[in-house]
Amino acid sequence: MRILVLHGPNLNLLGSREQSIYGTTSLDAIDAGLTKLADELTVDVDIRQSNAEGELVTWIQEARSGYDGILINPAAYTHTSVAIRDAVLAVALPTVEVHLSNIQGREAFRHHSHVADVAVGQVSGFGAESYFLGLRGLHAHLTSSRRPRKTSAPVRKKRGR
Ligand code: CA2
Repeated sequence: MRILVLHGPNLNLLGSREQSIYGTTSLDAIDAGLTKLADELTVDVDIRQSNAEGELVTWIQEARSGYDGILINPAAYTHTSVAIRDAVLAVALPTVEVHLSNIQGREAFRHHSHVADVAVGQVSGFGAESYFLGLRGLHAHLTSSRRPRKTSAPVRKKRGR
């Protein structure tokens, strides 16, 4: 199982500023935690960060070959990017959206996500833990959707006279 992890704009600054909102954990520390969890789940993760919307769109498109799912924090593009939403729809890979902060508890402009309704699910408000919960959720989703169907014939009830 191979998962593409994408961090959106400004997340490279994590841990250095706005610690009261986004915490003190650096992006490198989150990536290390994701890599460790991925090892435990026997999942391969490819982790990237970009400040450019187009680059994120290209990476999502390219995930069509070689990846089973996407874990993404689109950051501010969550609330603005129809292009990222369209790319997620186009690749049709199970996608989980994560946020460090609880976007529903913040300014009104952060309440709407262009990605949420095309994602398998969203995890928001648990700081760095949102990423780990998101990876576990995506892994569980992919594992259950891969399970082979039962092939045995259905049991039929005898009709009474
Ligand atoms: O809570 C989240 O994870 C967000 O996706 C973070 C975005 C914000 O625009 C979303 O509404 C919610 C912002 C990421 C910026 O990260 C910074 C980190 C340190 C210093 C400055 C910005």
